[in-house]
Amino acid sequence: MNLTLKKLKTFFFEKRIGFYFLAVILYVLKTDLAYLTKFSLGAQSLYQQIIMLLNPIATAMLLLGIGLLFKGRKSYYIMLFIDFLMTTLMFANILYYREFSDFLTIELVSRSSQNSGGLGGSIAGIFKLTDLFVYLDIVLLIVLIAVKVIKLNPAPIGRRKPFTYIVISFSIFCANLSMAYSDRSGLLTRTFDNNYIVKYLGLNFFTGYNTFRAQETNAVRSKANASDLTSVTQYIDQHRVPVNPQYFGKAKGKNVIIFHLESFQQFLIDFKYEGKVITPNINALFHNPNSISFDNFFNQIGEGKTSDAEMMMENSLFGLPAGSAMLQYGGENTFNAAPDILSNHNYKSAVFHGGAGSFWNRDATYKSWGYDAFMSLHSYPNKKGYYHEYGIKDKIFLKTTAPYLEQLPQPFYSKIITVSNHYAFDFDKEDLTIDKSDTGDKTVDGYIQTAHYLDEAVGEFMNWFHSSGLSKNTMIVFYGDHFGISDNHKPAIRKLLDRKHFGEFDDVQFQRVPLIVYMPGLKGKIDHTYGGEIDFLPTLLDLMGIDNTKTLQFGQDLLSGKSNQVVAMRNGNFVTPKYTKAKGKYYLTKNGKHIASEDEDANEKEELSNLTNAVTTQLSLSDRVIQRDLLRFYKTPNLKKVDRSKYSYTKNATEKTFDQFSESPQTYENQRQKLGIADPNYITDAPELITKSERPNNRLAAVSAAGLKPDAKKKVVNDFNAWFGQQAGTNKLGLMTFKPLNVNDNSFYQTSFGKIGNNKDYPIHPLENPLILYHSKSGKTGLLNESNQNDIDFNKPFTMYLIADDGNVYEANIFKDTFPGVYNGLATNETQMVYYTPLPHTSSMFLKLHELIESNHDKD
Ligand code: GP9
Ligand code: MN
Repeated sequence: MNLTLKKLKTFFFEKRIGFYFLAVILYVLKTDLAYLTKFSLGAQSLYQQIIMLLNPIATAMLLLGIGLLFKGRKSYYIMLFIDFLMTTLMFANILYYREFSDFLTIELVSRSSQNSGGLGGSIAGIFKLTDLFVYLDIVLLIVLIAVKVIKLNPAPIGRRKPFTYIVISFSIFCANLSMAYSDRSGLLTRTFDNNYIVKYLGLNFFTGYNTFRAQETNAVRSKANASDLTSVTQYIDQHRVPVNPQYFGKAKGKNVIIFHLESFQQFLIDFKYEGKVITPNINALFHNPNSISFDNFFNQIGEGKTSDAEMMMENSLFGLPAGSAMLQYGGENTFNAAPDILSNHNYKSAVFHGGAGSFWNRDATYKSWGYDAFMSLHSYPNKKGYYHEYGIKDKIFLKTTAPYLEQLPQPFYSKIITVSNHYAFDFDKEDLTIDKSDTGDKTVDGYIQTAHYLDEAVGEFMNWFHSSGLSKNTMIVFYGDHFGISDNHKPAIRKLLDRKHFGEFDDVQFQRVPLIVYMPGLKGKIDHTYGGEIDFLPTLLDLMGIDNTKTLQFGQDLLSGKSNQVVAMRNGNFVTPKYTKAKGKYYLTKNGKHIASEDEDANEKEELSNLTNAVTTQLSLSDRVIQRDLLRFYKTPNLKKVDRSKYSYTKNATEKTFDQFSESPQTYENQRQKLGIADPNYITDAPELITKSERPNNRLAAVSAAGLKPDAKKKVVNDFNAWFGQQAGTNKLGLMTFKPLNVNDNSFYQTSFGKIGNNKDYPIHPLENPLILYHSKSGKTGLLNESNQNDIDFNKPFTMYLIADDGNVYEANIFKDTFPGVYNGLATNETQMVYYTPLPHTSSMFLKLHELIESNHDKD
């Protein structure tokens, strides 16, 4: 034993190779300690943790190994110096990360040295004494050398050895890389998040890799010049379409909410699985008479997935052929994005996302797009169970977000990015309220459940949106960013959709995602125009009444009626109303008939090759704009590079921004208070936010009244009303059955769980007309026999209740002016939706109804 110790001591303290290994081991250990205590790299599985802890080995061996190439004592000094450099890199990152949750890049460092004070100033304030621990091992090594415990051994180590270690460290790196890829394919091309590169491959690697890539992009950028724009502007000018006077400016001056529905495909709209509607709330929005809804709208994303969708939707520029444009160019390029354009029209802007701000480089990109605020993960409460996979669960996220919308000075432009309906669709069981489909494919079966969860979350949000009254002044746009089910799941898709065939052609058609533009008062329609995410921005600007003739956008206004309707897919496929190109083959869009090349006549051949060319031209010109940063040369009024230093999205800065915002008399919150509208109650059934007994599994356990005989049903209603009337009387409130005048539309009975009313497709039916609980002008209280709307004091909030045959009591909060139709007692175009949400099963009303149904069942 003693002998081995001695041998070890000799090796580490007296041999140069030993010293090298000692330095490597110490460096790896302290890096691991820093990973665990100073960064939050989000290693989720044991496997990820192992990769994370092993990843410093390869670069430490390689870089410290450089020291071995030198002779004598110098070799030691160089190793120490390299160690010092790597450590300082880590130290600087620890400080930077604390503030920005991201890592330093050469670009950042050089930029901040140009405008002094930037980084240095903000970093100095966040230093903690414990950060210095990273230098401890170096100090220790130096001391051991000074006191001669470590003896510098000048003896040569042979030529081969250093190279052997370099080769070994390369092999370790390859092993590291393949482990990383087995867990995260596409890591280096798609990148996702700088945190991911560090988590899988280490800080040293990240710095080197990032520098290398930045240098590549800088080379292209610096070679570019204004003349590169000529062909781009020619293309854009040729493809501009006129606005539609019928829609132009219809949403002028309105608040805008862009509602990003993660992985939400068009096929879900109206889709039923075994008779059950999966997404009733989004269906209702799609069909709402105040919605312009597109049913031939496609996602056009590439490897950048969500980030590509965002780039297209808000810039009308495509993502790149590989990787993510937001990641590679978001922090550097000049853009002319929606928030920036609207800022010239007095709009304030904010984006809300319950995931890490560094993902897809959003933190940097949103500054370039001119977003005033970006509220990301660090600004949301994140208690146990709130977070799943990529972010805060939608129901919790939306409930937290809602009050912040009211704090934005109006008019505002905002974006809400949901996340729960994300691959692999294995959501927490307690959040799921419908059964799986049974295709046997985990991804597909889970998708139905998480899509349903997202839909419920949307329902809760819409309930709040209407009851707060914000809806009166706001246009809200829902869109699905991309597919949830990839073509790797064809057999399961066939089962799910009950189709015999699902091939390449069908997969391209499957790329449809909903685009719903909803605004109370808007003359809605279902629009069959073919288009895609690239076309959204010009469409939006048309509705906003903003001149769009001097911008550089690759899409076309879908409302113009004159768009080309050629939908380019990022891989060169396309869809038009007539043709579809899928995996290089042509089909007829209307029936999927394959057009064999020998069958093509001369005209068709030409048409198809023109289309292929048009698509490649559009894509490659857009790539040119991004890769060469051409918008910096584009001269147009109001376009100047956004001054990114104006914005900060750190947790503290975000708090400050909202504090400032909320002082403006223009916020909806301040206006609502003036209007006397009470703080709207955001009702959710998120299991994480309500007590166990209120959880949705209880909701499913409600005793249904559907099977009751008509007499028994009547008795339930009468007894319930009498009981409720008594409660109302004690509280000095009136209660009456409310017969909506002229409101025959089912949507009047919208609930957060599906339309109710006559529509047999939906599972919930009211046992009678809604009850209305109100402050009476004449001072009558208790259950009143006849409905007299003139007696309602509309200056005070009132509530509607539905007792439904599914055994639940549904509640909707109504405020003055929220529903002018209700207010006037007449159906108007704006009396569209009353959103009911089920009461918790601990509520006395639910329990009473439950009791009555049960006892009347007995009598059957
Ligand atoms: C993460 C989320 C997911 O923040 O937006 O992005 P995706 O994986 O869909 O591209
Ligand atoms: Mn996405």
